[in-house]
Amino acid sequence: MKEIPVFYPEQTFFHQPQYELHKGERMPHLDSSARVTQILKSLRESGIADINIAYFYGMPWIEQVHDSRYLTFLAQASQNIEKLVPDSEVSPGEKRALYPSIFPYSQRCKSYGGEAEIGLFSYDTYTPVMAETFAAAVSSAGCALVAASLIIEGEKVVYALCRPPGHHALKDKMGGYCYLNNMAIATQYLLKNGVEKVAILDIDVHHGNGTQEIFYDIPRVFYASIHANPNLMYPYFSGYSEETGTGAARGTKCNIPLAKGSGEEVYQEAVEKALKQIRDFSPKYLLISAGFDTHKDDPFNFFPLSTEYYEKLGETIAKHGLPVLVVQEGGYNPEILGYCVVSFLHGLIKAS
Ligand code: SP5
Ligand code: ZN
Repeated sequence: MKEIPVFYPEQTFFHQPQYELHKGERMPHLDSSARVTQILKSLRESGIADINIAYFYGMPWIEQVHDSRYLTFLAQASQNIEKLVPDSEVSPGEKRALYPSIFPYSQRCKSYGGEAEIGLFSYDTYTPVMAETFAAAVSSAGCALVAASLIIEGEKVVYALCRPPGHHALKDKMGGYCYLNNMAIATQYLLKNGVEKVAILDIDVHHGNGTQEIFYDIPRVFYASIHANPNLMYPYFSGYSEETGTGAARGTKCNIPLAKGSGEEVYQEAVEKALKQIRDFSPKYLLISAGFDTHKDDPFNFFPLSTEYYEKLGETIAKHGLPVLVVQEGGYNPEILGYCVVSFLHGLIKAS
């Protein structure tokens, strides 16, 4: 059997945020590099993957999606972290990390300094900038780009093990552990390489607000997402069913929020509903923002999906017969994450 091409970012292991700020408290950061270690371990054991390190440096493609001022900020904040976070602000045993404390209420000037600057480019307190952040984020985007290039070359299933994740990143703001929107960057790459239309199906438990926002008025990109009711779950401000796109893109965005505790039957129904709309759109490729934080043992604890269910999900997706690019998003229980990925990939190749 042919192995699935898999790529992971060269710089991912250097990115190690230590804590997130939640309601004024420090909580252990969930996006640990153990996630990647465990996924690679399960993939190696499974024998279904051809694992490669992605070395691609895709800055021109990243610039197609993200604002240059935001990119300059990220690069310089990582580079100048010693000045931005002086010794007096670093506790013993901690690494230098920059978090926002104030968000813009007025923007009448060209530029802002001090505490304001990171606030301009952030929308939450879960997404710190550290010395290695920019390089890791660029590397993660490069991973999605390499995978996308193989899809263009005719591969049927490719898996980009991106970390840091991307679907919460806006064109000019980080958030939700995301800095650069890997999926949006891969999508732009496809659109600029002669692909007329693509569809993104986002199966992370959180709404992919960044991806939706970037393509909200672009009719060539269908974005469908199945996620936790945003009344109860991050990112709170989007993911409602009335969000369907704007202007010429009206009807190309599809949000299916589900109630807490929704099980595999309800979830499967939502998947079929999303896929039906995607079929009617007739895209050339199907791109999956794959989060496994929908699992019953994930710390987000919202849906009770089993490891085995991801195989059925993969099979359901593959039945559509389109080439599938899988981009890793969330999933925060390293103990099971690798099995979830393998189960999902099994499903994808079973039907193809
Ligand atoms: C890519 C992705 O899945 N990002 C998720 C970002 C969610 N951030 C919200 C953090 C809320 C505080 N931590 C709660 C721990 C769960 N029990
Ligand atoms: Zn998530």
